[in-house]
Amino acid sequence: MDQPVKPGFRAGFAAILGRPNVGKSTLLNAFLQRKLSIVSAVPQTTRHKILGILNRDDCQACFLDTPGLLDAAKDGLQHALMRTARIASRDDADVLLLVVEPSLPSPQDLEALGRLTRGTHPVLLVINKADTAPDVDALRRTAEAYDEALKPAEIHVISALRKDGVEELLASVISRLPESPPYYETDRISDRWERFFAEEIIREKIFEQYFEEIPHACATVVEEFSEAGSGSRSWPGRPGSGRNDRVSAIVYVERETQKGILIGAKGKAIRNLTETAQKALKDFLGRPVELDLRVKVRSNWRKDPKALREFGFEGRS
Ligand SMILES: Nc1nc2c(ncn2[C@@H]2O[C@H](COP(=O)(O)OP(=O)(O)OP(=O)(O)O)[C@@H](O)[C@H]2O)c(=O)[nH]1
Ligand SMILES: [Mg+2]
Repeated sequence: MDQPVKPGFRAGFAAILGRPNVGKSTLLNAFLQRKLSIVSAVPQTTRHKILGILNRDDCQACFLDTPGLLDAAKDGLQHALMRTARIASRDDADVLLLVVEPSLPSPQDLEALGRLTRGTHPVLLVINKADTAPDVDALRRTAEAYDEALKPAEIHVISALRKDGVEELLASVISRLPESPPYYETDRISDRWERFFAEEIIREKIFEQYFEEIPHACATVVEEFSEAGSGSRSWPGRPGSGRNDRVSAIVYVERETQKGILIGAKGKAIRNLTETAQKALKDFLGRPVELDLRVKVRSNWRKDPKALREFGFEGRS
């Protein structure tokens, strides 16, 4: 990158890893002080590696949010998610943030997390959701159990939701990044285009509005993203043209019955989904947007390598 770099400028990558639902995406958003990665109360919300870029005068810290680590993958989608998490832990990072909850780890937890973090990268153990811990003693016991088994370089006790301890953790991450010029232009907040975030935001609203197997059976694909000028090859934060974006997306489900649930009686559910997703998209993009959603069945797409590739997953490794 052809820009003068200040002496002492640091830049690098920190991968955020851990079990499903421990608050990895919430932590990414807390670091960036904006909502970039989707969050839900349902495990296995994050499906892709998402890079969030924090730009400051003295550094560029690139955080990789990853899918939650499972013990065993049940289908092609889960295989792809685990592969994504493994690759993020091995290749991309200068620092690993291993996020856990305040409860005591099981032997399987220690085994799985140990396998993921063994290697040359320094590991910072992050005990998140400290606000839910019954008392300080419980946190201390959890910290000791992880410390003994995984020997992390540091242990941080935080609440990503309340932003307690996040500043200190951030300072520690930055201090461990190498001196380097920035990897990305310094007005970028992600390596993903707006099209990707549109797909993610629709999926987040599906997680909020539908229950049981429905959210996991859905994949979202933006077919058209028209914005005068830059369109889908814009990244978040870029000013728009002043005209409304039009986003046309398909929600793929695995079976006809799921399609019926998604659409709802007289189309009420899909109208509701379109409305809430459109509002969230507008908030994210900072400009008006018209969203059109259609539902299609793609039989058992989570087990279909071709569909997984089409939907942006790499398939089984
Ligand atoms: N009480 C409390 N809840 C939190 C905290 N951090 C995250 N949560 C909640 O935990 C749930 C899961 O958060 P996510 O950030 O989606 O978790 P994740 O690890 O990215 O989950 P996956 O993408 O499914 O692996 C959400 O309901 C969050 O609001 C915290 O510090 N305290
Ligand atoms: Mg997540």
